[in-house]
Amino acid sequence: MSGRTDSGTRVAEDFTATWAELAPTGLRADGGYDRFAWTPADLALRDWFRRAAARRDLALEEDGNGNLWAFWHGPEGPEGPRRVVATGSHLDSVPAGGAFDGPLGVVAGFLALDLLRRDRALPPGRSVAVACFVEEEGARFGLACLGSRLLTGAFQPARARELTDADGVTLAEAMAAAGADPSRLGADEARLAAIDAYVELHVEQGRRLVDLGAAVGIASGIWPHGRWRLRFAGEPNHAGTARLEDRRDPMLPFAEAVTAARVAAAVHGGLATVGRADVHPNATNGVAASVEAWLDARAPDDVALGAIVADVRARAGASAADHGVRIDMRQESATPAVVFDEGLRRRMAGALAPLAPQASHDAPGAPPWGGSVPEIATGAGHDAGILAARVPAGMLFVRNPTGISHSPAEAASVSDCVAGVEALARVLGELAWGLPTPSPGP
Ligand code: HGY
Ligand code: MN
Ligand code: MN
Repeated sequence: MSGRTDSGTRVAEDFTATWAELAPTGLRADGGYDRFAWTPADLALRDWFRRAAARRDLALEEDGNGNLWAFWHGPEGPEGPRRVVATGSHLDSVPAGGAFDGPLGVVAGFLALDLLRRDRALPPGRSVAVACFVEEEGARFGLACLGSRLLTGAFQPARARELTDADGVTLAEAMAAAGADPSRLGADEARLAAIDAYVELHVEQGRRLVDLGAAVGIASGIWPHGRWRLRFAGEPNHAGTARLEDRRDPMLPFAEAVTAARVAAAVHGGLATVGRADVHPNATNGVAASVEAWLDARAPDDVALGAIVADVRARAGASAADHGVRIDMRQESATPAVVFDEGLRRRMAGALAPLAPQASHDAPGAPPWGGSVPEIATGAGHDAGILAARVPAGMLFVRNPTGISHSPAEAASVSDCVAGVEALARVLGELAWGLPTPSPGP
């Protein structure tokens, strides 16, 4: 016997069935997922979202940025003054990404609403929404959290429309081809003003909850992080005849940048890697003409992050000078440090106190107010981190036994996913019924 309650058994069955609906979409032979914004896989997932909302009689909205919203409205329905408690995440992936990064939060959002709706009706003036944000990974158009940045006014629509993918297709063209109107891109102040809280559930992209022995954790904050594009321009030549002293090989400063990232991260207590590079013309028997590469750097604070990037810039620049290679390094994506709303974290911890195994009460990650489940920071960016600049936002993490993410090895057990759904339902319930709503009209 799993020791699971009847409700937990029902959630497990619903989770397993819902997960199976998503599993084939964008699946690669290596078990990873390619689910890039506005591509056929993404459109299939958007249709899944619409069906999931329709089967629950949730009111579907698509904002001007392509973000999807499924609403459970209180007694007035979609009319009248309403205050929104929202949850959700994203459905897009990195190349060969894991199954859980994003979709777990969207599926958990729907299942948490199912749990709440089984025996409760919302109070007047209250709505609860499940959201799905576009292009969170930035895997196609290069900017992470594009949908939530546009929604919150953190990125300008005109620049967004011109973002291009590897084939030179602009965001505007991709949206139009999918039947979405790119002229509607932009901040949605009315939508933001109605949101009392946004809580995102996400698979943990590390091992903290494994080490703490907890199925669920609360996010304290997100490290500052960013992406830099490096271009190295050299001179193509024959690999077997060009003298070494005559070469202007861009691979050499590129290689220096890669090792400098790792050394600087260790020196400054952060994380940095170059995980993507395009070599031109990519000839086995040629000295390369150029290399374009992307640095991803993250650190506990801005000083350490700046030091990492400065070290990479210095060492790659010196090597480029030594080898007669031109270098251009510019930031493509910047995300400042996020500290999630303390009042919301306190409410989340209180709502989860009954769930927490005693052992985790003195978990090293517990918040100063002696919360129930561990609090952990992360270096991973999330839509909640972008929304936190405009609305009270928080996150729940679900244990990932491998601790690996952005990889087919990313994992979460059904049992822990059920724990996550139940935790999310408790938190949403605490907010939906606990936060004030406009008093009904005369
Ligand atoms: O890359 C990140 O931090 C996140 O997975 N988008
Ligand atoms: Mn991710
Ligand atoms: Mn994610």
